[in-house]
Amino acid sequence: MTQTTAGETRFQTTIDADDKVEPRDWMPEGYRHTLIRQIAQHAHSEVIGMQPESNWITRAPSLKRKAILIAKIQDEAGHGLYLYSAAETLGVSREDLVDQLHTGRQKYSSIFNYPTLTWADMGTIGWLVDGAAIVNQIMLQQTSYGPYSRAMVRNCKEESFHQRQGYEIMLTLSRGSAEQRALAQDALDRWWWPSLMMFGPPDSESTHTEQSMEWKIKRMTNDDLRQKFVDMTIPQAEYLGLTVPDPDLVWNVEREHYDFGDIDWDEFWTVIKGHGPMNRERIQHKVGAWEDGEWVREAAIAHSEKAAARAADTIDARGAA
Ligand code: FAQ
Repeated sequence: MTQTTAGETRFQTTIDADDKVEPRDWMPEGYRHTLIRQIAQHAHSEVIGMQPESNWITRAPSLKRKAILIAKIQDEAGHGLYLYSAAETLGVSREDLVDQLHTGRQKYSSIFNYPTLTWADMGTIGWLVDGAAIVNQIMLQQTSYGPYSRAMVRNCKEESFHQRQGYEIMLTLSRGSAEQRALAQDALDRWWWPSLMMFGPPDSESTHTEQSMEWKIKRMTNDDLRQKFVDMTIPQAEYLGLTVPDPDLVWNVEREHYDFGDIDWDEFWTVIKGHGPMNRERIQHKVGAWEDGEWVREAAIAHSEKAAARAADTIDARGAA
């Protein structure tokens, strides 16, 4: 038996047993590449995802709301960091991944290419966008790659706080004045369909789902996750007294799921090809922040080199004594 074949057998046994593949283990190149693509895209989404919400930090309606929003946005940065670290265990550098984002060779979630026009958008992002992210990430806690799966456990705990803070904003608005209720409804109208698009194209058009399910990177398909999200969210919208902007939405007694209307997939593909309402601004802002932060990275490297040189001097001095 060649070494590669032994590695392949071990890999398949791990997958079949629902055990975790770890960085030191042999893995097929396609598995490694798929993970790098997905984890990097996920990390980029967390980082770019800070922009729509940071737009409202200075305009949050109270000190409490401002503090909560800042804490949430900081969490998203942290999620990006866990995910870049998980990707680095696969043999890529964070710098390379960031460069691929900045030059349009890697993607980030379509949802972050929409503008945040009112305060109600902060509620809707927490409720729907974090809600959709949780549905996806609960599934990813069971993914077959150990570092990705473990990063998801902490992500999900924090996303659950994010979802609740968003829903609480929506509850306050929908129980408020007529003007506040109108803001909440308008935000739901604008974010509903893009939130459903977050789960990716229909299974029939998904390039990676079949192989990713075989490798247990994905544990549910795009359409099944989307259905789960709709079923979970409609009662929440009803409790708020808001109307989901879908005339075809109806509970299907036989399927025991909601049927919902057609998603505008042309809009989805337009957005992920870089032509959504905010694509250009998001990347420009990200690249600008990276360039502005260069002196911080240089200072951190200079500091670590000096600290290492000091440590080496101390060891030499002890050796000489
Ligand atoms: N946007 O074959 P599939 C968050 C691309 S985190 C852009 O089905 P796959 C937290 C896909 O890359 C949100 N592109 O792909 C937060 C592929 O293109 P490629 C991010 C998309 O990977 C909240 C092509 O379409 N979460 O929100 C999208 O098997 C609030 C064909 O698609 C994750 O990334 C899309 N929506 O399934 C932060 C979760 N969908 O690469 C701040 C991890 C698909 O061949 C504020 N990712 N594409 O050129 C996943 O679970 C999967 O990657 C899917 C897509 C399910 C997103």
